[in-house]
Amino acid sequence: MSVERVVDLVRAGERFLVMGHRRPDADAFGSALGWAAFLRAAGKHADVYVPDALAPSLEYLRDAAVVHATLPAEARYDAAFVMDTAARALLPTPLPPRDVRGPLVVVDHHAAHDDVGDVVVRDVGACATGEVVIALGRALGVEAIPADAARPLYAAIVADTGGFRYPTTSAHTLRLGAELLDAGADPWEAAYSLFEGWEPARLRLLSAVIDTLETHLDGRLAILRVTREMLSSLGADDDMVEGLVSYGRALRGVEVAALLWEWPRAGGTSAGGTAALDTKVSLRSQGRADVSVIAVELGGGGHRGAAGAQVEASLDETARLVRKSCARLLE
Ligand SMILES: [Mn+2]
Repeated sequence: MSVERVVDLVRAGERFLVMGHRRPDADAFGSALGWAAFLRAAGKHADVYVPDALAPSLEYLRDAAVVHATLPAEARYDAAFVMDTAARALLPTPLPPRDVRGPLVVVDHHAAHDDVGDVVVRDVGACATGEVVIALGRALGVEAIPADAARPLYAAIVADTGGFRYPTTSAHTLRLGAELLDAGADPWEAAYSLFEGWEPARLRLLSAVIDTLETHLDGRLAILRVTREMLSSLGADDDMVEGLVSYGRALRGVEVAALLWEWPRAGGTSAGGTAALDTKVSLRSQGRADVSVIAVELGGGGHRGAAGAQVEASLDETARLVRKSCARLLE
């Protein structure tokens, strides 16, 4: 059992590295902070490593631990944990080499995934990786949720359940929520930080994104778009795009919402010398359709209700691919 392998690794080691996936969201970052707190409660040393800029909505969690953007040259670890990661392409970069980090342990809850990780603890029934972290902590013998873990793990669970609303929310999820409040989490701090507190540019971006709304397949597919030109003219950035796809799903009759978002290709330039653009696709389901099927067809992955991909094609071409794939799915 992989849980026992993790317990053995932790018992046998002293120093651990804890990370989230690339451009960590609340579940990845909250789970990393939470797991580091559990490791410390078990008497171990844990360093949290996030090489990317942190999304502004997650800054409120930063005081839970020292967050390293780079690691000291002499750092060595007995194992490295990467939270909420289903794909090799989503590992943080730079990833410390194996002689620095030790074996790579993936802690996750995604149904669609690569074979990344030397040890994998994946519970596809968990509402968030944060829930898997609490189970691992208990397997380690830490029964009470450490105070430093409460706010980050509450953020992880609130974010991935859309505020305890998605069908992944179970009675167990709500009991964990109650335990996290008892341990010191603050529900309004989390809700306001994760879902509100918008900058003016983000509200302007939402308005522009809603203007791009198209529906297809008798109103069952909604497509929203974000161009680089929209972002720059509104003073908005990519972090502000996260989550806007749900406004497509809010429209009555929509079963699948897709947000297509121009994304600079890594190291890519076109013939004219301008940056080559890929299209990122965020997908959300109203409940019946499994949008991870569309994401996998486009080369990505995710969950039944929320999935995504990055496609080497223009917005228009990607929209065509999404329509085709969605038509097959909804048949
Ligand atoms: Mn997650």
